[in-house]
Amino acid sequence: GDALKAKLKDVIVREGEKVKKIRKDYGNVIIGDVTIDMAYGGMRGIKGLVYETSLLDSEEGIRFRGLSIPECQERLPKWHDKGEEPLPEGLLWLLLTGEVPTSEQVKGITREFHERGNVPEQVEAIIRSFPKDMHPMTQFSAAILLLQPQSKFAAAYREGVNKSKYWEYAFDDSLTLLAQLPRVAALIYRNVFKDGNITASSTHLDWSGNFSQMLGFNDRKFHELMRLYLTIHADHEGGNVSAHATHLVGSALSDPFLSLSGGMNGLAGPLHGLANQEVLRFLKKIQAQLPGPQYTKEDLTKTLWNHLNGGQVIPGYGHAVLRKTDPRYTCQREFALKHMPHDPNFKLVSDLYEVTPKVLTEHGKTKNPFPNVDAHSGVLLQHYGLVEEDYYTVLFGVSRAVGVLSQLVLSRALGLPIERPKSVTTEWVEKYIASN
Ligand code: FAM
Repeated sequence: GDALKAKLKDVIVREGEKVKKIRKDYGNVIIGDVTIDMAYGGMRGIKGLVYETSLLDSEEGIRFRGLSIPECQERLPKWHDKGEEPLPEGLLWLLLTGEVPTSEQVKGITREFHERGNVPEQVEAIIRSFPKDMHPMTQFSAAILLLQPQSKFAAAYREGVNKSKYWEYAFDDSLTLLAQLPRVAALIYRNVFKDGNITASSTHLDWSGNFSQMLGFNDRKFHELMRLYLTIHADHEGGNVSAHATHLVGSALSDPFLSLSGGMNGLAGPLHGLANQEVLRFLKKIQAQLPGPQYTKEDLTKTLWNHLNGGQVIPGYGHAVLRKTDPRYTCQREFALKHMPHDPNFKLVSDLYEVTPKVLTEHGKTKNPFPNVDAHSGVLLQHYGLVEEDYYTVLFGVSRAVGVLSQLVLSRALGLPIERPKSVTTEWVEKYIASN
């Protein structure tokens, strides 16, 4: 982490100067209007937040510090330089510094995660005591709070640290938290779905490979899938619920543990991260309704309309910002075409890709009839034997921590203040309308 911290220090000085100048010279420039419908409608389209690590374009999808997913797959270091998918450790370097790291720099982060990866015994014991029927996301969010007593940020604040150093403690806590999340997450999986035994962390594997092995999956192809999975779910600009919640809680100078736990509670929502679990449940539901594997597109269309007419959303489709197919869907489709072209679940996902946009367009409500990241992730995990869909959002959460904690460090470094937008009442709105 020393090399990353040193690089980060340079970046922070440079970006800090730039932001200070922008705020001084252009602070009053207007970048958008706010309508009454935005105030009632979930602030869609309000540019009221600065978030450096990634930017989402409604047509082309996410860019991580300017790099598209294919560019990340091409330029971020891979496992021993001969793997197929990018290492999330490299994405962490990119999101924090804006620069593509070398293999050596990525290896340094992997080593740091190993050194910090042990979970306090007492925390493991409490996780093992959680009721088996407590949802894995509830356990995951609670487990993050159980790790909170380790926070160097909280301790430093208590000692009266100078605000110019906040980012260093947020950085330290974030490395510790990211290092410990795979073991905490794997322990939840092993405890709820298997026999509770968990393999020791292996220093010859990377963050994703080690996480996979602790889950109980040693298939090297699954390790590659997890590298892709943990990279593409890491960040999706700042306004999505998990990123925004983490950012908001952290703006009160709550430490990274408290902030991430808040973000995970948002991720656990069915309209957000829980959708990846809901997609699998949906696929199983329509498979049961279809007249067998030889179903026709018409059969599929009928089951979709039944679902919609039941007043439920089709999980895995639509998006608050995207208006085209999510590139996070496309890269998963490419992985499936390469590694599991004949998987029956993949066939159903592909057939849905042909049929669902038409149905949603005809249905006429959603602004984006195309698939998002969740429409594809579950069938890849199923193929390699990770079949427990109630666990899927925990995987999403481990990945999302990379993005939201990177921004949390940068927010502290830029001295971003406590977030406090103004709310109004309908009575205020009525008076405003009457006087304008
Ligand atoms: N199926 C049926 N109806 C849908 C729909 C879908 N997939 N997506 C949107 N709609 C409806 C939506 O419920 C709303 O109806 P009402 O006016 O009756 O409330 C209408 O279309 C307009 O919604 P929108 O403006 O197009 O979308 P929003 O910005 O309000 O919401 C989503 C965006 C993602 C919450 C919404 O598309 C949705 O519920 N999708 C299904 C759940 C899902 O896949 N979520 C995961 C999103 C993913 F990006 C993530 O966060 N992991």
